Amino acid sequence: MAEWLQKVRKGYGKKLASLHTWNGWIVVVLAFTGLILFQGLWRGILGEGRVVIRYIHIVVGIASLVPVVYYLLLAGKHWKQLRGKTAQRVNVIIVLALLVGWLLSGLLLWQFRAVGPLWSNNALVVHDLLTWVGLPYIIYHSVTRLKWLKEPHRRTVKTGRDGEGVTPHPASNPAAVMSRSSFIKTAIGAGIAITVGPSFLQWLGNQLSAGTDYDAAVATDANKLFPAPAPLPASMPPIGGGSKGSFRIYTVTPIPKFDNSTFSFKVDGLVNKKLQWNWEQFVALKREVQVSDFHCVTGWSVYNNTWEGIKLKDFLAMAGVQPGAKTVKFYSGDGVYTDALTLEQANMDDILVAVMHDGKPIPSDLGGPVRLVVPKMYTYKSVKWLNRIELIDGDHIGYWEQRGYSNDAWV
Ligand SMILES: Nc1nc2c(c(=O)[nH]1)N[C@H]1C(S)=C(S)[C@@H](COP(=O)(O)O)O[C@H]1N2
Ligand SMILES: [Mo]
Repeated sequence: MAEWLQKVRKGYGKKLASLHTWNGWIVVVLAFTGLILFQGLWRGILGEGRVVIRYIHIVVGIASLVPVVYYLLLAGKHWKQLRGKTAQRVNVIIVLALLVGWLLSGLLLWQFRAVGPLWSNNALVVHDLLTWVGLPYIIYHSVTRLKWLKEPHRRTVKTGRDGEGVTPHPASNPAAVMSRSSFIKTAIGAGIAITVGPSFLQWLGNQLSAGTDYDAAVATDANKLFPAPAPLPASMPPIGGGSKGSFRIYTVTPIPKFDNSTFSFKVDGLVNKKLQWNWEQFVALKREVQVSDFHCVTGWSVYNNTWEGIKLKDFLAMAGVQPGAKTVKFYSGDGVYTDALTLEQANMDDILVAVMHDGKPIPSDLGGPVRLVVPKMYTYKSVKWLNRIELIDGDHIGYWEQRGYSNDAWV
């Protein structure tokens, strides 16, 4: 055997134990940071902190390779030791498979740019699925192995043999219908299932169906704007054939809502004519229909969206851009989110100020009544609740760009 390997295996028992502890802590950190990243709620609360959390998640995730490799060096010996202990062998394989699966899918998500949307979409599904299945498994595994849960006769084994001063715990009687410990284990398992189950099923439903969450969002639309926009023939039925995939609802503020008295849309800054519309005027503007894919940098996409709206380029032409203007800045009606395009980018033919998706008004959750759609760029550029377009002479760094996203958002 190679000398270095012998060195690695020296003090094997202790090493294995500390490896287990280290690995446990790594999983705790990854679970915490990962759940925060997954939970939309934290986006607004954390803001900039979210980028730090993401960084920690990636670094610790990559670092988790160390205990895996280290374990593999010890694995041969450990495996022999586990001869006949099938449950423990299965556990080792499950945990290893989880770690390697998380690591590989995580690397693809981290390198989303290099691998492209299709790979990162699938990586995200795998990463999420492993989490839904693996995290409850690991929590169960950790909780049920706590000392106080061990069978009472196992706990007392050191104090003396049964009948010699130590009265066996009644529940340790193998004839009992269900021992204390397996009762507690079942209760813990049920507790985890009840806590995690509903969100897991919802996630699963979203993966399997196309856009049901969109229908739910339409049903709970908080906006009250009349008249509703009437879809063009190309929108109803949607020429894209209906979108594939589901949107994750992202916001950095509570979801804003609008009615006819609070809605307004304006174009101002370095323009020849400042423009402003109320809702009745805005729905009367000439709209176009177009189909595009929607890619978020966090790895999910929605394909074949049929959007209906006014071309951004038409707004620029209506207002008349002054020669000094360099940047087009977009404001969200949430009062916080902004983003920007160069004037040249803003003149691309496929950028829409959208009011409808697949023939229906865009619901409040998904940025309605009006959202920007920039098909060629990652969708942090697609500002939700868009209510103002300003032409400026300087640069503007958008909300997520200030917090670490690349200003270059080309897909
Ligand atoms: N006002 C506002 N616009 C926004 C965001 C946001 O948080 N607030 N998130 C952006 C990001 S990162 C993405 S991926 C898309 C998500 O759109 P959805 O919530 O409709 O799925 O909106 C973009 N526009
Ligand atoms: Mo995003």
